[in-house]
Amino acid sequence: MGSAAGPLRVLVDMDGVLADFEGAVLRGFLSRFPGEPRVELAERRGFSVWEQYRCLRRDLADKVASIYESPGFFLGLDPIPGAIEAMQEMILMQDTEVFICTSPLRKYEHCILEKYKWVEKHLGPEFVERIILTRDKTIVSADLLFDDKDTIRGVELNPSWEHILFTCCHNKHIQLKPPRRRLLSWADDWRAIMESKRRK
Ligand code: U2P
Ligand code: MG
Repeated sequence: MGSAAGPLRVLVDMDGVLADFEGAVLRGFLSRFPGEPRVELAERRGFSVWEQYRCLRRDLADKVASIYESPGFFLGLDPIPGAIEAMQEMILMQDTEVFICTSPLRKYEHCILEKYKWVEKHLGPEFVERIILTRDKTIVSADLLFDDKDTIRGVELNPSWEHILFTCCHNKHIQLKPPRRRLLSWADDWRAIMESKRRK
């Protein structure tokens, strides 16, 4: 919990929050496998693209994975609308510590380097200093985590942060149980969410 004394520490996820992973997967799949069935963004359900394509037809799972495992995929992602501006504003806020908290793919060859390059390209070197790359976000201590993954699990059963679900095509149908909260987009009131934690 944020305390009156210390600065507010905020973790911002990358894919689905800063970078448009889903849009690029669909575009890449369409251009590489034009004759194959695909999952439109409006039909996406569940965090894992791989799982949903596997349900559609078993062999499509590896085909869709080949899109996001390709060199250039992560570096080429478009920023989510408003994300860059929000991060630039957030980092200038008083009593606030902002970090980018992202998980690498298990097949990490291109992903890791390209995530760093993406941050440098779109947000600049000061944000490269603020990248936390981890497969387990529960052990990172913070007040808030903005993330599009509906359920975030890890070794820590009681993470210090409040998870704010960032709305993405794959999670928009999920009904959150109170007191869980969402950020609908970067046009939504992320500043109010931050202020609500400061007062606690
Ligand atoms: O799996 C590792 C990370 O890659 C991004 N990812 C992967 C598969 C998928 O279907 N969707 C997806 O977003 C996530 O990166 P992050 O959101 O942490 O930046 C996932 O954690
Ligand atoms: Mg994400």
